[in-house]
Amino acid sequence: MSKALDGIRILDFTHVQSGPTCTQLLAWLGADVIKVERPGVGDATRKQLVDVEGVDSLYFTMLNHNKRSLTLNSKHETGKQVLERLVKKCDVLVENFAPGALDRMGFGWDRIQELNPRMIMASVKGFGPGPYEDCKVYENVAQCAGGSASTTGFHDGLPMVTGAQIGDSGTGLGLALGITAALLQREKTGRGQRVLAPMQDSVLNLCRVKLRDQQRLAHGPLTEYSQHGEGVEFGEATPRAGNDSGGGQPGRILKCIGWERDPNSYTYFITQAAAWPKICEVIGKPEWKDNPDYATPPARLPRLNEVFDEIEKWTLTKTKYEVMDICNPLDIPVGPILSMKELADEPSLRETGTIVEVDHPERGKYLTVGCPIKLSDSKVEVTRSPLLGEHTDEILADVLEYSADEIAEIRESGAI
Ligand code: CAO
Repeated sequence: MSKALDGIRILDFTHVQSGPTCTQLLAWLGADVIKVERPGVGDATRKQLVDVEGVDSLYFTMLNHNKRSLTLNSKHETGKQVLERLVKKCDVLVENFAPGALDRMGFGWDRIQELNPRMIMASVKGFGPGPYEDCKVYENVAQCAGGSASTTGFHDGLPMVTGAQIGDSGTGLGLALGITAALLQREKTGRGQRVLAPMQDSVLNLCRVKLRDQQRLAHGPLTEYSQHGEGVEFGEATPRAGNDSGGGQPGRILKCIGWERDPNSYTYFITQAAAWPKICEVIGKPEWKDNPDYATPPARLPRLNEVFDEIEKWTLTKTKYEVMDICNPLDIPVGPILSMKELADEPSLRETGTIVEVDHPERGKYLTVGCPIKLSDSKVEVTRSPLLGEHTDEILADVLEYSADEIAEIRESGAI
């Protein structure tokens, strides 16, 4: 079966998480991704968070599936010549170096265009143009600078970062979309273009509901936030809303059987307006259906703590799975708090390829995430990440068409 991005070759100059997320997605969609790494060193994550001594870390393997690895010193004279040839043979260059690093290497946008006017050059940076454009940025910096941390956590607690890597993996996803759009546009124009995905912008984009609330604040308190019912004044900025639902349907995390022993025995419970009569029946409060203090969403807003306390009395008599089994047929939206262990063991996620077991020659079998986007005509097969420089000779010969003697010379020079 063919793949969506068959025939597209990516020069993958990415490292750590944000850029590799993007190129891994492109590889899953069928692109030939050539990861360029420094000889003898490679992507720093190969040797970070090591769980098994001497083998590539899970951090690296889980971000670099379906790629080929070429070692190349891009600051070495011969290395630069090889890189020039690579630029001419590839469709897209993806990078997430610190600002200015590519220019210092001699491969800024002008040079890339000179070498290959069809080349799409895609970058992740911490910030877009502006006062912070020269900063180096990691995940949590982006979460803080993009508005996520100031709006996550409880209103009387510290700002919080989230476990979902919205700065890195979130930005990588967006960059992949930009690249595929640029590839489509190139079909019509014949020209490449620059694609930039700043991490701050990506995080802020994912936090748009909080920017919405910032503007709603000008017109009065945010009545669906718990703090309103608790009589706590709002300040000038969108506050942290704990586990309040982000939308117009109030929701909370509630305890289930076993919460004292199991940190994940909780359910998310949404009091969707349309389901209210059924919720009243299920929790044993049928009188709330017609009581004007509880019957409508606006009437319930100042009483949400009482409402959820009452619902929790019911969820405390059930496991999180029982809550799901009872509420789902009644169209009451609930969600069990699933641990990583439970997700790793979930058979349906294995069947859809969302969680995949991969075999690695050095580390053996391990679990990883598969492609979260499913295409009916472009099936994804997750293959293991490459060893450092595993495909150097193969790429020099097949893609760059160097002869065996030339490859030996390049090796001799110390560039690969
Ligand atoms: N051959 C020769 N040199 C190479 C090379 C190769 N194959 N690959 C990389 N290098 C060089 C770079 O040219 C750079 O050299 P100079 O500083 O002399 O220009 C150097 O290696 C280090 O690159 P870097 O500055 O990007 O790496 P860092 O570890 O210092 O910083 C990071 C890492 C992530 C903070 C920075 O790259 C960054 O801010 N990137 C953009 C934002 C981003 O993607 N952040 C997410 C990372 S995941 O949390």
